[in-house]
Amino acid sequence: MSKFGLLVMGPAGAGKSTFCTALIQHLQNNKRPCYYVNLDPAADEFAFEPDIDIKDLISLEDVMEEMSLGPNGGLIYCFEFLLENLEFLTDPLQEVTDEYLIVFDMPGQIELYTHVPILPDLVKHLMRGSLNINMCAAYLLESTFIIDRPKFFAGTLSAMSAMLMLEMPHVNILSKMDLVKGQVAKRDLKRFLNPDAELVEDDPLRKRAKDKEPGKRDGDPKSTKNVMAGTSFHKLNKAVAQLIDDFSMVSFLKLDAQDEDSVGAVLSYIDDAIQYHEAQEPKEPKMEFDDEPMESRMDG
Ligand SMILES: Nc1nc2c(ncn2[C@@H]2O[C@H](COP(=O)(O)OP(=O)(O)OP(=O)(O)O)[C@@H](O)[C@H]2O)c(=O)[nH]1
Ligand SMILES: [Mg+2]
Repeated sequence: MSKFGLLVMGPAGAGKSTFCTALIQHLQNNKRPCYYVNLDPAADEFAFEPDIDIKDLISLEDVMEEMSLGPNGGLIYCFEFLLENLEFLTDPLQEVTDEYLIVFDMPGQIELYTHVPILPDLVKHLMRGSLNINMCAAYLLESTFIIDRPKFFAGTLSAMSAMLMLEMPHVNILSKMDLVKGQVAKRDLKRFLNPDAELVEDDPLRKRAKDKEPGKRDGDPKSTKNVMAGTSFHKLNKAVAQLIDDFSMVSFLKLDAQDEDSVGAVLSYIDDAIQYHEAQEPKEPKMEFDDEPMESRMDG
């Protein structure tokens, strides 16, 4: 029997927990069971009560106080502790059946997704071994980043870094699309959905700055003024964008968590990636979820 899971990742405030909530609601509306796992040791408010909450094992607040660590160091400590006590996660997950989508809500500390090898270890345990979960990663990036093109490519680089590090089925998502509605032309948006390195060169903010002072070159990259204005980093930004373009790995789906059709469209990509429906098809007729051994919080 397979199990199916989704790891919801991305920088702080990208809309991960809001997406998890919208997804659980959507699954509930479509009579699909869901198992919600909170792995953010600092999160304390949930629209749906998690089935597993890392805070029952360890809380960031306690770690910071007892170990005299800051929020980032504390978070790493919490995950190292989780890896040493994996049965906290794996024992209850053993019981979850293949109709369920197991949704893992992750914290927003970016180092988790870029260079600390904790998540690859965790994912290995979930995907291999006795649990054998078919997992997909969803990396969220806030769509407002597209207003600041260097920032968009920096975010895209972190998404690519997570893809390379985790080596698992992966979708990238531009969240909060409602916030940029009407501000970006459809044709321009396409260039962000499949990131095009030329976006750095065509940046209207950069053009506007140049128009203010025609004929002026970028100047000394070491001058405080240029560092503060960001112009010092133009060549670096271009190189990063080109690197992403050359790898040709990252593309984005659009998400507006308030729009159920949008949530459903993203879910259909995830279902394809984990081959959820293939596992369900032979099983007819469907059992009543009320008879399931595992209680989902979706009944209220
Ligand atoms: N307009 C709009 N706001 C959103 C959307 N999704 C999330 N937000 C808002 O963005 C803020 C952060 O959302 P969260 O879901 O808590 O983000 P997160 O990634 O879980 O944040 P951390 O767990 O702290 O890293 C909240 O104020 C949300 O209401 C969206 O689709 N549209
Ligand atoms: Mg969150």
